[in-house]
Amino acid sequence: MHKVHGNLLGLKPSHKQRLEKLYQRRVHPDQIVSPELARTICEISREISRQVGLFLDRRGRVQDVFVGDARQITLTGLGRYRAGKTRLRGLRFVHTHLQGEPLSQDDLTDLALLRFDAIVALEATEQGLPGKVYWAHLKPGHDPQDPCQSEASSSLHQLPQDFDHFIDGLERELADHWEKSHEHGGKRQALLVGVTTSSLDRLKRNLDELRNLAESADLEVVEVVTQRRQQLDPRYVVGSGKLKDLYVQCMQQGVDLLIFDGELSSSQVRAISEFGELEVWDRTQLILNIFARRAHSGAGKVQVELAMLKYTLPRLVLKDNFLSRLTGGIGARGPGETKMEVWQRRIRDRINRLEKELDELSRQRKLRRDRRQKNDLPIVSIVGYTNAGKSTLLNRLTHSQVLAEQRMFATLETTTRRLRLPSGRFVLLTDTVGFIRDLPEDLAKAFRATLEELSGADLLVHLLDASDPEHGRQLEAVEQILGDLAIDNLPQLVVLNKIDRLSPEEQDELRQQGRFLISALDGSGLDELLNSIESELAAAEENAP
Ligand SMILES: Nc1nc2c(ncn2[C@@H]2O[C@H](COP(=O)(O)OP(=O)(O)OP(=O)(O)O)[C@@H](O)[C@H]2O)c(=O)[nH]1
Ligand SMILES: [Mg+2]
Repeated sequence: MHKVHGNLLGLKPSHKQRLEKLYQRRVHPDQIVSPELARTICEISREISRQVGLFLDRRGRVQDVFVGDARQITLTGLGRYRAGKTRLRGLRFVHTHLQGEPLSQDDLTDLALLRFDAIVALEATEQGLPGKVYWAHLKPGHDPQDPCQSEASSSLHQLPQDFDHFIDGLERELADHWEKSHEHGGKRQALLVGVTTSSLDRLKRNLDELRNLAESADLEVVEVVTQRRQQLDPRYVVGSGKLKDLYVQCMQQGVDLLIFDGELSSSQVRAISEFGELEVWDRTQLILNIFARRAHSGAGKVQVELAMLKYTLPRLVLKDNFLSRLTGGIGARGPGETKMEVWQRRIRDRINRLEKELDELSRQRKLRRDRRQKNDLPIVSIVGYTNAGKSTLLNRLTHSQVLAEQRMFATLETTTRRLRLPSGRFVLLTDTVGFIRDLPEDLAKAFRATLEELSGADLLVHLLDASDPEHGRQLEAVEQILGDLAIDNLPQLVVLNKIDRLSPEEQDELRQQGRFLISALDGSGLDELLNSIESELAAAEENAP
């Protein structure tokens, strides 16, 4: 026998029996609810003074029976009914209201959040008969304030008689609408969320960066939502009311990816994604995703996979489909075939193997470095925040063709080229992976093989994007990472790039602050830069023991 959901304490056995028997009922698919079934649930509901509710599927079969209290019903067990990305859930929720009250805001939110075909409230009159009827369905549109169409009628007989056709049509319309909002060059769409307990201004700037990151991951950002709270919600980060709104917004626009700024705990990711059916990433996950897309060979690939696995391991409590999404294609089998422990052991094994591989790579690099040092060419490394223009500068100075583009983390591997200084002396110029603030430690560690290269440098050219209003903060972030790598003692030349984007006044102001200004794009300031590199190197050599 199917179980009645809800708190059955205090109900007479006869009532329980009648509730259980509801599982055997059916209505004709073209009716939202049959008069007979409506009468039965109103009668029981009135006798026990509690709300009674049913899930009916498209074929008119009762799938679940719920009993609530006098004012509401808690819906559980929805995980069984997965809604497709662009479909309704194929269930309608019919329940009684004891006061003849219209659908509540909660009812409407459930409708949108859970993507029911429809939600129906039947007044159970004093006599235990069906009275007024309120019902609502989703409507295609973009207005998050008003996702539902509500109707009221004075009796059951006024309900539509061709409900199955109606739902078919509605579903097609919604799917059309969702598809239209997806016609953006086939890019996956995402909604970004930022929450702060302090400055909204700072948050907005962080979200600008998050948007850049999302775009670098080839996502289309449909909306950026911010919230300021006294305290972060330990479970959902945002409040549950806000989360409902976010879900409704995503549902309406056919978006299935929610990206939070900052780092979420594994339990937060789980709670938020299980709140409805969205995929949830945090900033780290997004960065990992960019890395994974961009790493094409050798060390880069190993590093990225290592970082992904390390990030995944503590999150392995997540549900199976999430798990397979994270680890799919990394030498793992399909979901459901293996137990959690097996997964964890496999991943640990793989991590060990990758770490060995990285050790080997880093040994080879060291050999190469040593050889170079025998060549006795000084090494000048370009470092800096991602997208500062490092690769563009290397290309310009050495007539190379390293990939440089308007996206974050275009470079994931080191490139070294010979560069002739004005005096005729040769140095090796290196381009490296860009830095970013708040890079999680495991991610940073994974790139140690690449970054180790830096410790052999004789001079660091620290490049900043002067046209980015955040370049001050970026400078600090880079300094911090250099400190973490214990190479902040190396001679350093701080250089502001992209000055072609600044007005002459802005340039003057920076010059007065003693900044070194260049444009890797139009070449201005590069002769001076080469001279400075030369004199810095000479000074460093003089100071060397
Ligand atoms: N206007 C202007 N744009 C520049 C300049 N230098 C670089 N860019 C642009 O900035 C973007 C990023 O340049 P990259 O050279 O890829 O930057 P990067 O520091 O190597 O970035 P990552 O490898 O992603 O860390 C590209 O679109 C460049 O064309 C400059 O001096 N002026
Ligand atoms: Mg680059």
